[in-house]
Amino acid sequence: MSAGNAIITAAICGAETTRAQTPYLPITAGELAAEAEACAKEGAAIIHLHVRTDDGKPTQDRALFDKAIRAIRARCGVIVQTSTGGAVGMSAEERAQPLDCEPEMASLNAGSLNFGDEVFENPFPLVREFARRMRERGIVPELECYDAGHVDSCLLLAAEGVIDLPGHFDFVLGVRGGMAASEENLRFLVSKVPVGSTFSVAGVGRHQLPMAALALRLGGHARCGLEDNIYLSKGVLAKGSAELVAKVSELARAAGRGVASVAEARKLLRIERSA
Ligand code: KMH
Ligand code: ZN
Repeated sequence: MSAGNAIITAAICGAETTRAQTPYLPITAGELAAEAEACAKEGAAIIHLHVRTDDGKPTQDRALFDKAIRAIRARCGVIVQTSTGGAVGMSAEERAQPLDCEPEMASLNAGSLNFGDEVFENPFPLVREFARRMRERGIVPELECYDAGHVDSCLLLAAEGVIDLPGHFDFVLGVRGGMAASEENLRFLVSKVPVGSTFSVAGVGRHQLPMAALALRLGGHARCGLEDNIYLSKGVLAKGSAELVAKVSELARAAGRGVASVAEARKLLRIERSA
């Protein structure tokens, strides 16, 4: 039986990628919107959104999110998924600001981990409070899991009544401090996905396209883009996230899947609010 059409998420900016690493990183609202539109044309249904100050610093500033979301919505009808992770070291209140900007989705980081040489802090009280605000505002959470224990944490939170399952999991694999991007690990994580829930995979660095290919073969969905990986192939910079989305669309077709439209993605992810 076919696993159905695949949802492609484009993580176009992130908090860690710099212009020194790639000149193709979008920073301003106009650049983010142009990149979102290019990604949508190549098959992305979701834009995972971070914003930057004009000098490229990561920020969770509400006004900058508002501006970027308005610019994106003026150019294309993608699902906007705002980050609540921000950058390592930001306070909870700083991170929560985009939840006031009426996104259809937001990331909900399910647990803490070493993140390179730093610690990405997501204690249960923070996760509960972010989940509460999302539910109050009708925002669908994407459950970001960097390790197998984070999936178990989601099950605990569901048992507490804090999040609703079935839901949508995103396995971020290859962070230094999180679960490695390997086939064995992904198959194990997929075995833990509760019945009826969906999953996507975000492989970091050179693992991005191979992990996307495997996720698509396993019936899941895929995330790509400059947040997690700046290369199209070894030593060749992607000229923006849209080139990576085009590759993932090809991978979906090679796996016998179609590429989900925004309307299909909304249905699969149980997004009820319209932009
Ligand atoms: N920048 C990472 C520390 C998210 O968007 O929710 C966290 C992150 C996850 O990017
Ligand atoms: Zn992010």
